[in-house]
Amino acid sequence: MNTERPVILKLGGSAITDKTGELAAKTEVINRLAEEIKRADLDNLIIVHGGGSFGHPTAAKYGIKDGYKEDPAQKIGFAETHHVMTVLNGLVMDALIWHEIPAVSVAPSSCMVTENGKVKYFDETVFKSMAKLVFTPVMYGDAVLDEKLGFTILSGDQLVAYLAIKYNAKKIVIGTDTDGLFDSDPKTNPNAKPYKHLTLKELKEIQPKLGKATGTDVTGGMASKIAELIPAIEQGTHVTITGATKGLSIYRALTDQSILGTEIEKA
Ligand code: IP8
Repeated sequence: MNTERPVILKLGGSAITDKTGELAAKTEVINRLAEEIKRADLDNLIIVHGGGSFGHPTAAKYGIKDGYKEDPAQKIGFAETHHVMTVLNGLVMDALIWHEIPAVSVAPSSCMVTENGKVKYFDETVFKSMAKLVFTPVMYGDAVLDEKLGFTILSGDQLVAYLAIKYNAKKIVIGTDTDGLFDSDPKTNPNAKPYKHLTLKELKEIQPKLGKATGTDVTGGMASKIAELIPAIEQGTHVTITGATKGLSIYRALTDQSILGTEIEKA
């Protein structure tokens, strides 16, 4: 039985897909990440992944995040958004299981309901039993039913913060397509300065200025993603943000080694 506090790993959509394309998975990156996760060999790991060029373009096309507007086409859009997320999730699951990680997919749309975009209900029976038996649950940003809006998009980042608070996570590791947070976009500005360490107070000061998303992103760019994580940091969870597209950063972050990236602490 596993009673350890979990480590929560988010595989960002920008790391595992090409956000300038549509339904464009970076299978080599996904495979390398599975290798790193296997090597870290954690019993208490929860994985969450983002939507990238799978969930976001479909969700944007049908206005899923803003809720049901009595347009029957949106119902197809809801179904399609969830479906393309299961396709991306299948690729992630393939890689994890091929690397002999006992990963089991848990669809948020089947166990969570939001109210105005925030998780209101979570039937955790299956999820908790899985973690106890040392399976690695894998969730993802998803199209979910919403008590006020009819439906909406639940981001992977909100999921990460929600699970971290609920299960008193030891730490959160966010794998993205840049080596942490920068004072400007490192993809367009070679002089962008990395933030190596931030307290919650410092994070709140820089958060509104953090970059916009590349490609379509219905849940927003880095500024919105960080805003979702703040409640977990307020609760005292340590957050590491690092690059997931190359090197061994995810392995190193999972095993508490120093990384190229940003470490965030409450104080
Ligand atoms: O990429 C949203 O998750 P995120 C997923 O973590 C969908 O914001 C379905 C757009």
